[in-house]
Amino acid sequence: MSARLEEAPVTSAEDSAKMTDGFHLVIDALKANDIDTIFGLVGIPITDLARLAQAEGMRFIGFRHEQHAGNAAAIAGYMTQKPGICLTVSAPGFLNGLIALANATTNCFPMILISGSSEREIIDLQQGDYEEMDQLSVAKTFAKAAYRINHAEDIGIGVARAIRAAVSGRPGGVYLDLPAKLLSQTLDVAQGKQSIVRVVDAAPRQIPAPDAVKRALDVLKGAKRPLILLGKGAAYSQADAEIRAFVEKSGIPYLPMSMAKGLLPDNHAQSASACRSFVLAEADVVVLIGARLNWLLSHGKGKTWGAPAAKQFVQIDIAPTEIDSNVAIAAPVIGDIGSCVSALLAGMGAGFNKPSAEWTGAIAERKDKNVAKMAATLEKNPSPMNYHSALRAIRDVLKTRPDINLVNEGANALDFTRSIVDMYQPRKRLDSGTWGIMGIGMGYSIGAAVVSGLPVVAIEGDSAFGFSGMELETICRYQLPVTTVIFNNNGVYKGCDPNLNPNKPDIAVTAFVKGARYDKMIEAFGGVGYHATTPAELSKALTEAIAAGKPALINAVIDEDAGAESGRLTNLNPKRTATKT
Ligand code: ADP
Ligand code: TPW
Repeated sequence: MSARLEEAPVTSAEDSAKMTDGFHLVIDALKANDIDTIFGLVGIPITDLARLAQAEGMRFIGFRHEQHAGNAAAIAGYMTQKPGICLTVSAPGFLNGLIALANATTNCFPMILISGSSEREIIDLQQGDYEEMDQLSVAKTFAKAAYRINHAEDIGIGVARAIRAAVSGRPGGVYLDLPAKLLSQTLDVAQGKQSIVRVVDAAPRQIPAPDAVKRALDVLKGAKRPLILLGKGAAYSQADAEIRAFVEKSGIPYLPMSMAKGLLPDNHAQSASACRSFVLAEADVVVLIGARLNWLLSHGKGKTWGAPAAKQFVQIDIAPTEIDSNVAIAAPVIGDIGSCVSALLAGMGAGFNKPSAEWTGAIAERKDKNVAKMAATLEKNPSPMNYHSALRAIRDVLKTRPDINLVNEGANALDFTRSIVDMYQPRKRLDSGTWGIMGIGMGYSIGAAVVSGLPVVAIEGDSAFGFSGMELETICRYQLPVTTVIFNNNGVYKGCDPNLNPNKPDIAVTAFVKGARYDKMIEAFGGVGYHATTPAELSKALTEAIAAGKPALINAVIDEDAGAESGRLTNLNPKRTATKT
């Protein structure tokens, strides 16, 4: 090589072949950690990053709104224990994705929101850049961790840090800020290669202390009416065999929280789901496995939990600060669920006394009674359909396909589906979760279909569907096997509320266009639409759609007077006390 060439600027053809840049290093860092899919929406400054991801063999699933890309990433993280990646543009794109990041953190799902950002110098002096925002500061409030990478040589370590933060300990959402300038920074190829970090043991096992295990077993041995409560942390942990062994060896009745349904099949003899209120009130020792005593469990106190003096909790969780968050915990067991449950199993030994026949008998009796009552309700065939008759049809079809992912949101559509449609496999029920959020429907459906390769059925209230409806185009574009069933009752909760203003200038606050044909929406993108007004039509449409494995939407017309305001949460609505001020 001539001296002249050696001194040439880095932009010469030969030398640039030895250089890499921020774009390549981000993709290299993700790929080095077995991340193969990005959910996102392109624009300045990350369009080329998405292009490169595709060129380098990753999957880029492009959405119509970042919230849904973020939700897809979050649910992918929940299902696989690998952080789901969402890629967005700066300020508005970032903010659209942020709700999904916050929701992921709230639900303990591992995801990384990667957003491009504008010029730091301009942002910090608030000089008005294109899509200007101090994204890192904003993200900190909503994320488990938030980082910015400023130099190309730090991309490897920055991505590694984000991955570890997302999946270790209590999983959550991590924000990673990539300034536009970083992406075009160059680095010597060899140096770049060296800077990539493959994370070793990203979510290390955490073995519980032996004295904590002994304490828990002592509490359990003293129980007369024990109960196990399985939460979505238990489902996430993928300790399916250990959990099943613990439940079965102990003989203790159990209740699954919504997303833990199917961790053990819902028709398991020890499931106490059909008499939930009875067991929560009557149990004297409750073993919480990956479930928080938040609003979904009435904070562990009050009428739901019966006489407080008689109640003791054993709590298995990876997050020590979760313990005593709402009520005193008699025996905390801190560690990962697989290790904790294995330690309990080992400590139980051969002579563990199963619960008394008095307790299990009382449960069985109530279960039988409630199941029979529910069966009678489900068999009715009112016209128009109601939640029960429609869900009977859906339940019977889904029973034949336990591998199907079930996405579910709405108020009544959520509550009734949870109690009527049994799950038989772990991590198949994906729903509104800890926040009771609307808008996860199509994002979760796309994420679940992409990472599992298996069909998805999304059961959606008509209001709930509206939050993510435009993603039907995404579903059709990628030809995903997603069947969306809309429980169409013309409004939020119900469709028949009156406007209380005697002059009725507008339609009621909860009401939508009557008789909307959501099935026509999917036809606009080449999907198959069905209009079902009877359980038989619904059953036929669902069977056909699942068998086809193509995008489909079933507009299931139900009685607009069916259901209740806020579903099972009516009690959380503040009451108007004054009639007039
Ligand atoms: P649910 O809504 O089903 O009741 P939550 O989301 O409230 O469940 O609770 C999940 C809990 O599981 C969280 O407190 C979280 O820290 C815990 N968790 C998540 N993953 C693990 C794990 N691998 N090992 C132990 N605990 C875990
Ligand atoms: C992001 C408040 C809770 S449930 C619901 C809303 C708007 C919709 C209920 O009607 P739907 O279901 O879906 O038709 P059904 O079966 O009862 O008729 N914004 C967000 N999250 C929530 N939870 C709301 C609003 C809400």
